[in-house]
Amino acid sequence: MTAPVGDLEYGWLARARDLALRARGRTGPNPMVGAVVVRDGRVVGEGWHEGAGTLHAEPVALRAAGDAARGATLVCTLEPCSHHGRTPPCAEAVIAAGVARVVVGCLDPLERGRGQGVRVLAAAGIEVAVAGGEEAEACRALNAPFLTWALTGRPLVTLKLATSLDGRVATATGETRWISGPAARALVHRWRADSDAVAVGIGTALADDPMLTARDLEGPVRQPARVVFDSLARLPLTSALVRSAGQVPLVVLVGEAAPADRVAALAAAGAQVVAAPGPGGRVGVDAGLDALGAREVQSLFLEGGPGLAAAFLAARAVDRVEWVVAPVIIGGDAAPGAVGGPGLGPLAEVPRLAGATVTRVGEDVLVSGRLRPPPDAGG
Ligand code: AOF
Ligand code: ZN
Repeated sequence: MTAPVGDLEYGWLARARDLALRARGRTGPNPMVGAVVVRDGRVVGEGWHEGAGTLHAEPVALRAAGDAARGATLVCTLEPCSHHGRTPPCAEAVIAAGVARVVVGCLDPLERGRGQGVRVLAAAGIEVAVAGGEEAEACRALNAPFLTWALTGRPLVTLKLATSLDGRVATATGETRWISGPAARALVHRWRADSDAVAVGIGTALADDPMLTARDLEGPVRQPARVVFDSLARLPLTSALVRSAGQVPLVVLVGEAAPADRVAALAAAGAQVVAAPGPGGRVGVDAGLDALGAREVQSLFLEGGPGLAAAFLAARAVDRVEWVVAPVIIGGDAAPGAVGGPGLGPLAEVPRLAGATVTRVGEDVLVSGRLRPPPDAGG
């Protein structure tokens, strides 16, 4: 259905990606999008999306190009939209501007339930080319959380673990603080700030009384919502999480067996208590992810502990792993490992990271990888 993308156009796509990144961290729940208008081999207009409620990248670039857009090529990182959302459809603006050709970095899964931007453009006589290969992958990587959410209704899940060399997250006496070093801890705050929500299990919430905010970062920081998987609504009203619920959103996901008075007390204290029923009256991973997806949480950062990690891994619900290994050896039969529960199956079936990379972070080592491929965006 679509024309091939030329080598020079791949270069302009890379430029459009750079433009998109100028609004990094500010566009949610919208994707980061960049666009370039090219005429006679020259860039005559550039634009990017600044955030929900503002103009999309394509009309910004077209406006910058003005009359030069007539007969030009529009290169954009994401399929132009065909729907009336917070802003009017870009496809109409592209047609009205008299653009001759549109190059698309990747398709928008949300467009499938709409008129489909590329189809609207093609129907208007505009030549449409959809990228492939590495550049297409880079355009998808730019918005991995958005695309996962758009395709599945659930957030992209990153599991973070910080262990000793021998895989333990606490000593036998229960000390948990500062296994990893300051550089790794700073990185955690960056990851939090880059996520829509950060989650812990109730065990960790009770043991550590964490705040789960993103702190000590340069530049403006968007605080992630804090999420607690709490089957029986045991989160204390005196916890740091509940006491700060007025400033930073707190979502408590509970099971069917959660006592009504506890649920009411948490809600009265400002938490959003959401039923996410799982097996045995407990809170469930799948229902939890659905509930968060329904609240437009596109990226979820799991911060422990061993029970939550086990539940998510057993449910095969983890997309990415960020594993910090500190050069210390804790030892002790009673010192908990990073992943609890009954284990993740026979060795042939246990989760295995794909494309794992290793990075030095201060004195620590970071192992990063994928546990499942990105959902297929299709064509
Ligand atoms: C953006 N920026 O540059 C493009 C988007 O509510 P609206 O009107 O802002 O529409 C948001 C949707 O539009 C978004 O989820 C995506 O499907 C599509 N394309 N969005 O925010 C852009 N091109
Ligand atoms: Zn649009």
